[in-house]
Amino acid sequence: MARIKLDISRRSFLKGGLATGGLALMSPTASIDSAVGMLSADDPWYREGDIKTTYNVCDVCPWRCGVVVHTVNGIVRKIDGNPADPKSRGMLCARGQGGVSFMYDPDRLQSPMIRTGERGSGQFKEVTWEEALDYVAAALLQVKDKYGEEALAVFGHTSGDHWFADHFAQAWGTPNAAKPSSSLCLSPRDEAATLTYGSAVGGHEPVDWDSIQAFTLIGSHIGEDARNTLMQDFANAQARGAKVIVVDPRFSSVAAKADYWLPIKPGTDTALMLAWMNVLITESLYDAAYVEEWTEGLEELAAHVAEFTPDWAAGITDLPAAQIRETALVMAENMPAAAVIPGRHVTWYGNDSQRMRSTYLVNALLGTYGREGGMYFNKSVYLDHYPLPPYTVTGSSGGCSAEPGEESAELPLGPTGKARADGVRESFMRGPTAMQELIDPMISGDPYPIRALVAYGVNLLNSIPNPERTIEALKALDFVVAIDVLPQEHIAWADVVLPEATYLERYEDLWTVPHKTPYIAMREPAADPLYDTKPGWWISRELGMRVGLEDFYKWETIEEWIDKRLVSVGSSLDDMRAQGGVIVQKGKPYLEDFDGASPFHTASGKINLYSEELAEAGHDPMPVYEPTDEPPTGYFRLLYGRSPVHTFAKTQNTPVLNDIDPENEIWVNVDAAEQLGVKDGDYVMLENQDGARSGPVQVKATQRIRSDAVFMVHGFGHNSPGLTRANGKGASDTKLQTRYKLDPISGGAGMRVNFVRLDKEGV
Ligand code: MGD
Ligand code: MGD
Ligand code: SF4
Repeated sequence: MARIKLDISRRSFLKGGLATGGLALMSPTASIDSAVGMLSADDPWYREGDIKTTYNVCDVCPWRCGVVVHTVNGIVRKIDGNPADPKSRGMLCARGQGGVSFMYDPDRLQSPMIRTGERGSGQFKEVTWEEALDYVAAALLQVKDKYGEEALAVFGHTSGDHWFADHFAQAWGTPNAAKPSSSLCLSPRDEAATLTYGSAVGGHEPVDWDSIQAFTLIGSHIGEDARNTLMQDFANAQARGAKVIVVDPRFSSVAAKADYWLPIKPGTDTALMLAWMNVLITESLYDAAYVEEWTEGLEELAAHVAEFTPDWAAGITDLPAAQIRETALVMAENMPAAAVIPGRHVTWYGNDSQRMRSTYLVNALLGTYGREGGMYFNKSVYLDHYPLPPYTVTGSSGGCSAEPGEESAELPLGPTGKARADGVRESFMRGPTAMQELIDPMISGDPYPIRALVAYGVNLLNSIPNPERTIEALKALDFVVAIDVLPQEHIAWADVVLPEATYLERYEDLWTVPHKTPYIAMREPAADPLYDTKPGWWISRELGMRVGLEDFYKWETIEEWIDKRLVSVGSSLDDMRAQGGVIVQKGKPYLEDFDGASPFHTASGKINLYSEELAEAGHDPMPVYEPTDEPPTGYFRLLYGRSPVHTFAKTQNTPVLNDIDPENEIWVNVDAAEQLGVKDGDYVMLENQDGARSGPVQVKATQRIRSDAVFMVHGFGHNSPGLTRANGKGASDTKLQTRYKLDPISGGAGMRVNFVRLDKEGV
């Protein structure tokens, strides 16, 4: 019987790393030791043999920079940014560099496993792929026979998720496929954009960084949010003299570089933006010609915002009225090369689609969309899909990144005519399935039972709020299969674990990125898969073949799939390699590229300042400020964000990244800390409004945060013994998020509605 905790200590792992030589003949573990040892020493690996260069797309975060990978004697040694790639432009962030360490993490899942102990015990036996896949197929077919196709939920994230949450789920016939990157991240942003100007923001936010003159960041904490391209763009724009306005309750890294820092009271951003609209309209500062030609509803908007003066907003936001007006003027002076940047993680307070709509309305008044220096139009890539029979279920599970393939806005219905089980579709018209809303039907069977779960590359107990409820669901399900690379917490709750090869060890479908210059990027393996791991496309196909979906898997190899798609652009895998791993196409970024036709895909072809669609569905047609609950006495609002060297909850165990940032801190205003008798560097426990408690976490007492909120980096506080470096370090924000507030328009889960108190007891 194997336990998921692997018997390789960090000590022996590093010690083994000093041994070199004979690499090609070594066992996988020995090669890992050697590779990491070499990375930490000054050994000239590049003189050891011929360097093999392969093209890949970084998978350490969903931004997906194009990379060039260098391999010597079968060992991956170095990753560089691909200079031909429009996202990386030859550079990488620290996490991207950490990819080698992620691959050679000795804590990785190594072999298919079937559960032997109780769910949650982490007791498994290692089995062959044949055994594991036969077992999964039989269990899924049993659930289908008993309850129907829709009784299977498929959750997916990371770059191979489309093989499961899109392709497998739609071929199988379940509408209950979901991605955390949608309802726990950006669904309000895209829903609001579609309602306002007719298309989603898209994976690559279309900000015309090359010539922008003034920009506002609402929360978006560039620098801690360490997306490579964004950091380059920000630095270049600032060096050019662009004005920077940062709205954040916390003096974030980017606030430190801003011309204006607006330390707003959390949850009041809509009031600020209504006041900006008031200033732009009442002082006639908006782009009148643009608004006349490209928008509808100015009269209604002017009447709506007339009472929302800077003085009114000052009382709500805690910001000086003069500063509110002054920042509106800065944007107006620079329009149309000015924009409020759409953030990315926008599921905050449960009214997030309306907040996002208010940012788009400010932009519309500034004449931003389709103008140089504002927001350009992302163009989709021209590339054929692989020819497949029609799916029985259509629709999207949503995505945070530029996913391969396109998403459908059709209402997804199961073959038995059953709608999605998340209830969100009934509350509005579009929007991908809300992952957090599929947990209840797993427990209650209402509106109908969900009995099985395929979890591909999704961190069930670290990404979905209220993990206790998720555990209840995992206990209640008939069958759970987890496809992952690491022994994350949810792995212990699976019946079958299928270990995937990492992105450096596998081919992937082509990456098609809507962009100013749309482009296609490729992924090919830089080394053979370690241990007994397999690529996701292979796992999806093997499962599909076993459950009667042969028609959807008529291809034998992924190379065949890729080559077939590339025919439509006159290329091939070999040709793409020869071209440097990227094919760049021509975009249509500005209004003048449309020859007078409207680029806005709304019914009227204009930007909806007033939304008929929302009014008809019973929602406010124009954004209204809604107060969010105040922290109870003695509690702080819990805010969270990113560390520049970690991604979500998946890299805390990665050796080189763990070395740099091993645990998170809780930021507390220094005066509030003093009142509580807590000092910088003390350890405290956190307890939320429902009694959920964190592990010990170190206090960062600082002037850099308001006194009504505390802040921590997401992703720490692991409690899986298999994650030998991350286990027990820091605190988990997810555990303290026992509540969320549903955005009625998009189904997004606002998670900043939890409050914590600091407790010195029990540390
Ligand atoms: P947010 O949650 O909007 O995330 O990154 P962002 O989109 O930047 O930003 C957190 C900031 O919002 C914090 O500075 C916080 O103080 C502030 N904030 C909290 N409440 C409020 C409020 O009420 N009003 C205002 N104005 N500000 C508030 C997320 C993004 O990061 C995403 S979605 C992904 S997919 C990537 N993930 C990622 C990662 O995991 N690691 C690193 N290093 N970078 C990443 N980049 C991306
Ligand atoms: P990760 O922690 O990155 O987050 O949600 P997730 O994508 O679930 O988990 C990725 C999972 O994929 C891990 O289990 C990892 O081990 C596994 N994995 C990594 N590489 C591979 C691979 O190549 N193949 C396979 N099969 N598995 C792999 C992110 C989501 O979380 C997002 S997008 C946002 S913006 C939200 N952020 C957020 C937050 O800031 N705070 C809280 N509390 N919750 C959040 N939830 C959301
Ligand atoms: Fe990789 Fe960093 Fe790019 Fe994310 S931003 S894809 S981690 S290099």
